[in-house]
Amino acid sequence: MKHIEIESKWQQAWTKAEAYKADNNSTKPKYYALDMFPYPSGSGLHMGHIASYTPTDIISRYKRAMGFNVLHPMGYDAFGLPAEQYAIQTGVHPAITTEKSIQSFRSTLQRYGFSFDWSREISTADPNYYKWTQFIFLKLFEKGLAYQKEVPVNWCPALKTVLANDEVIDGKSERGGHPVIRKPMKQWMLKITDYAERLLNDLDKIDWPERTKEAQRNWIGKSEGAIVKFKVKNTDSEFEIFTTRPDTIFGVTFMVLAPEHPLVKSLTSPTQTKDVADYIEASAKKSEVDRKANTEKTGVFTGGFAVNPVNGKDIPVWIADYVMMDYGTGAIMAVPAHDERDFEFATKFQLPVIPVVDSGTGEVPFFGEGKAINSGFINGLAKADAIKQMTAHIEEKQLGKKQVQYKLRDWLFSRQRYWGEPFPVYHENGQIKPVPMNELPVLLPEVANYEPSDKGEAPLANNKDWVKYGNGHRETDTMPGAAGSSWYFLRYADPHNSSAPFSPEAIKYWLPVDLYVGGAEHTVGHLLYSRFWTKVLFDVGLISIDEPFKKLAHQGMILGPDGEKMSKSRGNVIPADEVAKETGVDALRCYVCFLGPLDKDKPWAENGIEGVRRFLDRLSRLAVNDQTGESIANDETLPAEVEKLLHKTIKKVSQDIEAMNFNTCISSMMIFVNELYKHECRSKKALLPLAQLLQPFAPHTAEELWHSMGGNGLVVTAPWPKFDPALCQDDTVTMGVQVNGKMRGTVELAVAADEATAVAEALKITTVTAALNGAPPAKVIYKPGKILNLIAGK
Ligand code: ANZ
Repeated sequence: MKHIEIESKWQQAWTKAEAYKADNNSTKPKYYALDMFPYPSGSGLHMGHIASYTPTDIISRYKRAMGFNVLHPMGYDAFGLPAEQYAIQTGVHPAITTEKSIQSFRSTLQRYGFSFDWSREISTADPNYYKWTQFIFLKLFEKGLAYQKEVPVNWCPALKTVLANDEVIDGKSERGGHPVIRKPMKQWMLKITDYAERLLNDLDKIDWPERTKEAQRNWIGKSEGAIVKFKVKNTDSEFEIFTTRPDTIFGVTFMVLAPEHPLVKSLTSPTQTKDVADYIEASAKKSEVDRKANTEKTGVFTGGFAVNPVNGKDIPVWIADYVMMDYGTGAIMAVPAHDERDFEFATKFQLPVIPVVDSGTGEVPFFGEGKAINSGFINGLAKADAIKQMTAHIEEKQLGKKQVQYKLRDWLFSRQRYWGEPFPVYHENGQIKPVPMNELPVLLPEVANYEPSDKGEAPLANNKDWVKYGNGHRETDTMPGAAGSSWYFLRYADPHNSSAPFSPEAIKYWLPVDLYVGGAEHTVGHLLYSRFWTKVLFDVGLISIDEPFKKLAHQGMILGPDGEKMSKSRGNVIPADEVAKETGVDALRCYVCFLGPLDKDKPWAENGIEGVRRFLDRLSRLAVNDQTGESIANDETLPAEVEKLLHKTIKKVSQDIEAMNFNTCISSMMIFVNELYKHECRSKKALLPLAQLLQPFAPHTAEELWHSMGGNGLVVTAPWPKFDPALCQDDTVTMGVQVNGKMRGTVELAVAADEATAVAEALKITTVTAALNGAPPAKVIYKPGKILNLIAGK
């Protein structure tokens, strides 16, 4: 039978048997395997999706066979820009475009035979879903974790819209090349910064790739240091700086304020007013990324001076855009002798450099560690002590205080777009009020135009009737894409609940997610936001866990045959759908595993999939005559060698699935099939368990085989085969030979070899006899299969 036919035949049988249905009322242990849900784009499923969904599918199938109640769901991250842009161009409502894409995604995913529980499918753009996204937003709002604030955004006057950082290139809009300015606009913010410390500490509780955890740590960016107050010369006013190096305060030769700093105006002397104003205007055009880039330093002198609190010296105050207004206090004390950026600045503007850390060689600038010099009462102290002493001094004299600072910023949570969740709030008498819970969901209104209103407000403002709410008006911004994806993993536990986002029991049973697989590009976006929302929901008592994803894995990319990222412009895209039609879904699934380790990028080899297809066919021909379709498997007793290899293969495939080494699972099965051919063995005693091992990888082929041999029920619901440990023992072992504890060679020994045999074998090695100076060992330490250590005589 052609693979396409067996695919649809078994898919129907599995659906009918509800083979993948997760049970909320089970006494079995649970296992929750989750894929990052896709954005249902018009271009359909691609190789990246297959590479990501296959591993979790294998694990889900294996866990089911191991007796777990498995939750393996799928859904759609359905709000987003492409559908909205299509709507702007064509007038087609994004809901229609999105629904069409969802249907196409669903049918493709079903055709791949993934073992999803389709009864739990969700879409973030479904009002039954976003009702609860709005509900969770109101929880954040009640807790004071959602607020509105004027923040600088990338505003494009020509496009009348706010742009994300990556939509701005060299100060111009990516689309159309129009000038973009930084402009303060009122935006919704979520106070993720309140959770910085917990988000940092709890990384230690979870089994994630180390590089992902490290990226989150860096993103959160905890710095310990001090706030120090500097007086403005000849005035009563003062300003604060944040430093991680209070020990270098004697080396301060200038101060720098961010151009947006509120004190700039009053500090600026009349002669400097024009230069300062010009500079502020120029830097307002720069993006944050440009300001942080390591380009030539710019700045201007304000004409004002501050007073160093430890030695009373006058210090000129400058403004420069390498100092950010939103970090620390937006002002710094500059120590050019020991800070790279300050040194570049001092060099450019010919400002003095005073070394206060001894480099030992007189090297300036010096960024290493050394004892304090030119620093009064802390002279001679090493860095850690110097910081401690200086901080104590600052606190004692009330010049400032110890301070912990995070790089993490609050989450900019509003978009002036159409295709997103409306905020369930309204404005009345200058106050923001929540829409009552019983009015949720606040449905997205119909609008005549998906672009911003004439006044540059969000598109929802185009529907005047909708905007009017009592004596006030509704919020017209919408939530960002990451709103719906920050809690969807909770909804799968109880997807049809209409009175709550989920029941506490369902969460208690299913969560946390045991295995989450998705792209590494979500390291600090989605994965951090999800952790944040989970903690908030834990704090308000809605859920019983405070970390959502116990174990995380990132799939590598499948590259084009040329070893480059697949892209249309390079012409190296391997169309997953065509390959699946041609060689079968099972071959594609196995091939994706066979390419290499899950987390590595690996190139597609043109003819490689043929090899896997041949393996599946060769395996099938052991049980079925491919001309007649008749079963040719028998019930013969297995030859001893085949039996041993069968048990070893079961053990190895089980271990390798657990370790997510799927490529070696396939090769073990290939080796076993070769062994069967060698012995011309067609016994069901080997072929039935082999079909069970194959099931997670090539479920259709496995089901067909199983059925042809009269296997009991469906192979996809059959329990995992067991191995006999005794039969997995190797007959021989390779052992290292040590002389006086030092490795000198290896010997191949029978597992049960006695000491005399072991020593005799060892003495055949010249490096061993040489190390013993040709004499017999004075003493032998031998543990069969573990250690062989020969001790030389004195
Ligand atoms: C004096 C000093 C001397 C500094 C020295 C460093 C080295 P992290 O580790 O990133 O927290 N800084 C403080 N606020 C800033 C802002 N808003 N924009 C730009 N730079 C800012 O770095 C903290 C250091 O970055 C602070 O310590 C300050 O420079 C600078 F040898 O103060 B330091």
